[in-house]
Amino acid sequence: MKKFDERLQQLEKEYTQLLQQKNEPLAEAESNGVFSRYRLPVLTAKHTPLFWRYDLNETTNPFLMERFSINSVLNAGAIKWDGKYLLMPRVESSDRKSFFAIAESANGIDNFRFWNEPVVIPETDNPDTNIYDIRLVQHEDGWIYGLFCTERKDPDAPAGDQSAAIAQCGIARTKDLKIWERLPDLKTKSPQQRNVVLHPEFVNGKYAFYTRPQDGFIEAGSGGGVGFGLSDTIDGAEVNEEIIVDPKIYHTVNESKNGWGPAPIKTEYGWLHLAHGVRNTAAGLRYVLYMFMTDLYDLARIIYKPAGYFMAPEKDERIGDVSNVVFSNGWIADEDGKVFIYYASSDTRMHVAVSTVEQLLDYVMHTPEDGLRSATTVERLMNIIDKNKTYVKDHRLQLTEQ
Ligand code: M1P
Repeated sequence: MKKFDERLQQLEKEYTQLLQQKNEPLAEAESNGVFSRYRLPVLTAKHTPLFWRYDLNETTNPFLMERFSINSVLNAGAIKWDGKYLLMPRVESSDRKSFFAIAESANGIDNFRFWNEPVVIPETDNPDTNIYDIRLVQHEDGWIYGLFCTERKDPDAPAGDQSAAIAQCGIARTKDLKIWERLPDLKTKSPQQRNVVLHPEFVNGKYAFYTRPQDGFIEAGSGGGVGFGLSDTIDGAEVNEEIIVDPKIYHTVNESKNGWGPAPIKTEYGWLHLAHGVRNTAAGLRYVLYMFMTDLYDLARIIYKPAGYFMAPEKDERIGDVSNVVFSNGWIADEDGKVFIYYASSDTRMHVAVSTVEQLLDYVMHTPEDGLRSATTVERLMNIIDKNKTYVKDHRLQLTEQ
C-alpha cells in the first residue's frame, strides 16, 4: 500500500475512535454534589473533520500534510435543537482568527460531530477582524439569536501598536442555524463590550441585553461589572442606559472583572445565571465560574448569590493557551430538569459537567453569601460545624472529631 493511503487510513481510524469514545462522569468522590464533571473533553481541535484540515488529493498533497490547522475549539454557545444537543464553539485556526461551527450529539455528553461546513456569518460594512464567544438564545420573537464578540483593530492605536483592539457585540439571527442574517452591532455608551447576552423574553415590549461595559480591551477600568439595559429594537439595537447588576468587588473571585455566561435559565424562583469572575494573581489572570439568581420580574436585581466560585479549573483543565481559565457561554436545561453545563478550559478545549435545576437552585438559594472578610468566612464555617455537631448528637452519630 502507498504511504499516502496508509497514513490516510490511520488518520481516519484514529479520528473515528476519537468521535466514538464514550464519556463517563468522574467518580462520585470527585463531585461536590452540585455538578458532575465528565472524564473526556467533548470537543477539541482534533474533533474537527479531517476534510477541513487536509487536502485529501494525493497529487496536490503528496505528504498528506495539514493545509488548514486548527489551534483550539473553545467557548461554545449551546442549544437543544430538533432533539439534538448542539454546540457552536469558537474554532480558532492557527492564523489566530476564529469562526463558528456547529457540532451535534444525541446525548449531550459524547460523540459530538461537526456539521460538514462552518457557519458563515455575514459581515457588516465594518468587517470583523475576529469573531468569537457566541451566546445562542431562542427568543420569544421566533428567531434564534447569536450574540458574539466582534473585534477590530483600534483605529486610534498609536503607530506601531498592532494589538490594541475594540471589542463590540455582533448580532446575527437564524431560523434554522444554517442561514444567518447579520444585524447591526449593538450600540452602547461603552468603548468596549464583550460577553453580551440577549434575554430570551421581551421586557416591557423591549429587547433586554445583559452587557459588560469595559474601558479597555482587557481592563474593566470604570466598567464596574456586568450590566443590563433595554433596546426598543433588535435591528439597530441601542442600549442607552446600562445598570450594573453585579459589580466587581475587592477581594472576591471577580475583583478584576466579570462577564455574563449563557442566557439565564428561568425557574419559579428567579433567573439562574452562570457568569465568569476574574482575579489577578502573580501567575496572571485566573478565570472561574460563579452563579447567582436575579428576580423573575426585576432582571437587574440579584436575590441570591453564593459566596465564591461554582467551578474553578482543575488538573489538566489548568493548562492551555491561556492557562488557569474556565469559561462558559453555553448550557442546556432539559425538559426533565437535567442541566448540561458546557465549559472551556484554558481557552483550548470544551468539556461538559452535568447537574439539575433542582441542584442548582439548592446551591444558589442555600449557600450563604460572601461576607467579604476572613472573620465572616470563619463564621460561615462555624455555622456548619455547629449545625453538624447538633445533628450528629441528636442522631447519635459518631463525629470523626477527637
Ligand atoms: O482568556 C480568557 C477569556 O478572556 C476573555 O474574556 P473577558 O472578556 O471576560 O476577559 C475572552 O476573550 C474569552 O474569549 C477568553 O476565554
